[in-house]
Amino acid sequence: MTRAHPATLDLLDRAGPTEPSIEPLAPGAALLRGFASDQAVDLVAAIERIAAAAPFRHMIVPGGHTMSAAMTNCGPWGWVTDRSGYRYASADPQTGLPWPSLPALFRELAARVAEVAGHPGFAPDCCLVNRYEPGARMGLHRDSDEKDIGAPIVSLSLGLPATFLFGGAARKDRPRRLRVASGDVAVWGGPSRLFFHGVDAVPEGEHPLTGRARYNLTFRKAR
Ligand code: MD3
Ligand code: FE
Repeated sequence: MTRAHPATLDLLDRAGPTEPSIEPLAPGAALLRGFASDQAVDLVAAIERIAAAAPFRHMIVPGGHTMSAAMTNCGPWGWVTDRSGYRYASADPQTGLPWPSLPALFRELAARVAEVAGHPGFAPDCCLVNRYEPGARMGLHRDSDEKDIGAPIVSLSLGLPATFLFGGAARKDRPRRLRVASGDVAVWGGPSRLFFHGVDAVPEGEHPLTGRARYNLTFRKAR
């Protein structure tokens, strides 16, 4: 028997009969491990098509630092930042073109996940796509630029695993560390919608679907 490359173990672990698991994290928040595993190949192909039209780029935050995660968007609105601040924009500032449209696969998956987690009728108008190469991270922050904070955020991870930092309502609340793997989906709504969160530096590795990369899609109702 040949040994699997360590990076394939996540896939092998999930190859058996999949127990649908909904792990409640906090009121309004839940982690659905492996929920999108069956669609992972198609999801990565869709990301590659989006990135061909709206390339990944490292944006600059108002403080002047460059983000270590590279980003692009699809859907009517895209999240952008530059020296002047954070905002949602209907065109890609780099090309002047509208963001690529939200694939039906994305829209349907996000709505299904939200429904399962108790947020029916979720209709995102933005999908922010983050790409982390090993070493990239995201510091503790809140997603508060959206008009309707009554709508949840749905987050989908693909490729290399990472550690989510899931904090509380105050920056000082010590975050819980949650390991997320390819195909895992999380929903953040209700009382936990404005909780602080982040991502630890992604460890070195190779994933059979994505190579040296982790992707995270966040589905948002921006406007
Ligand atoms: C907890 N992205 O793009 S979403 C982001 O892995 C972002 O790239 C993370 O945070 C990533 O803004 C994953 C995790 C998340 C999103 C919204 C939340 C966690 C949340 C809202 C409330 C509480
Ligand atoms: Fe966030």
